[in-house]
Amino acid sequence: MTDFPQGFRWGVATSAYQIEGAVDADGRGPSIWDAFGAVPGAVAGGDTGAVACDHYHRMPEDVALLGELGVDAYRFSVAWPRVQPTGSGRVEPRGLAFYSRLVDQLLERGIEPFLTLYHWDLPQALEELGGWRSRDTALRFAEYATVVHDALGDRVSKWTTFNEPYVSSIVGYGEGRHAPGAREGHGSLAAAHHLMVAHGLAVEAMRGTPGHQFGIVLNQSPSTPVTSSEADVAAARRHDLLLRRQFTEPLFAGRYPEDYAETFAGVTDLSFRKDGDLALISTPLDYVGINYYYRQHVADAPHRDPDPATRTSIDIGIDTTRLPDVPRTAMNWPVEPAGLTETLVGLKERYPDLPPVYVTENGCVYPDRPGFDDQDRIEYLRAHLAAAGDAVAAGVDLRGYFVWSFLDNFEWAHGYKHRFGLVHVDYETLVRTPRASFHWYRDLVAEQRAKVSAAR
Ligand code: GBH
Repeated sequence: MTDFPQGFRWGVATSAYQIEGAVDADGRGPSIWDAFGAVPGAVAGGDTGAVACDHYHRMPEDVALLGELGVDAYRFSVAWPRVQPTGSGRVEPRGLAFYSRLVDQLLERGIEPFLTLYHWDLPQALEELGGWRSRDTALRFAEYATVVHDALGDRVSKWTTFNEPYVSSIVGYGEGRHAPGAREGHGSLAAAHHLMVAHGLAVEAMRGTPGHQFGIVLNQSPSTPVTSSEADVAAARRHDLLLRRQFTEPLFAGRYPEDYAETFAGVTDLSFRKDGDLALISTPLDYVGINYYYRQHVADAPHRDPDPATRTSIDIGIDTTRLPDVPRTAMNWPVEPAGLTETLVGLKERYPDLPPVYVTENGCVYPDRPGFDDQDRIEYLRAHLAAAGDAVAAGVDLRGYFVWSFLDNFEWAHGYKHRFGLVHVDYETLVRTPRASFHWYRDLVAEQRAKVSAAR
């Protein structure tokens, strides 16, 4: 394997709603995922995050496992409804205290906290005021960010505003597959814009402490046309706009994508854009996190709704179901590690001012084998690490890699069916059992660390 640079952070990732459970504990308010989980048919098997891994009560045991794993860093998210049960105003000290204990226990073991402020769990009270469709939610987010930063900024230096604003906005308000389950055009594009405004406002509000670093995490993967026909190439470009460029152009180039107005003509009047937004959104960052799972294959297709006025934002005249003949994971995601190299190198080429990069999520699901001997997961991770190494060799400033996920957890609309963990969780007994991949990753991290110290 390629050598990773000195100071490279090896980590694992989770998110609050996917592992914590304890949705009524210590004054936590409801989130949009609690509400969405109560809608019949919204989540497979009727699963909810009510208990999940019960991490809220088992945190010390989980941090001890992280210690055994020997990672340098742990990426987790803070649940806004634990800190501000109604999304604004009153702060719940017991919610903040939980994250304060988590941070202390990580630091005791020499594990660096990478904190994400928002991994999809909006306080339900804010959704009732319009949620991310409303610009006001961005102001509320900046207030919440300040509260968390004031409480933990003495010990946490890596601050991520959002995890995958594409999913929060387009999957939540456009496709309706995630909370809050809306299927809108303008509303979902407004949500995407307001998430970026919220990002800029929050970074500006938190900035000022020496040594603190601020970033955002984006899902990124190549949008590859299924043929070289003009129509398929144009379809892949629309897909790339929807998933990536509507975020990366404002964030890293301070401009709106040139094909945005045309692609969404009649869907939105762009009234959510205000003077000064671009300057705010493009506030300089210290890092960007990339979540990579699989390459997207895109073909041209007719719009499902011929009328732009009633069309959702995901209805951009594409078909993403024509997959190549390559191995798939249990979620049917094609395994194409080269797509990770292409993503990292491509971003760097497109945005000369791109900040340093972390791979903040990468992982997969396969059916469990006897003895939790998940050789297929090990192979997936090994191949993707090699692909990340290729990007380093090509000059990408990659600073770290986080496996998704540390524990099996609530996989959103799929419920508990799909297991991403290095650690198996028995949802009846809540017993944690490290899989073979846990031991493999522990050895890899130890080996990499030994290499770096030997080279010094
Ligand atoms: C991440 O989302 C999440 O951050 C994490 O919480 C989750 O558990 C993990 O991945 C595993 O799913 O097929 O056109 O919708 C990744 C979500 C899934 C978003 C794939 C982009 C591809 C585009 N991504 N999706 S499309």
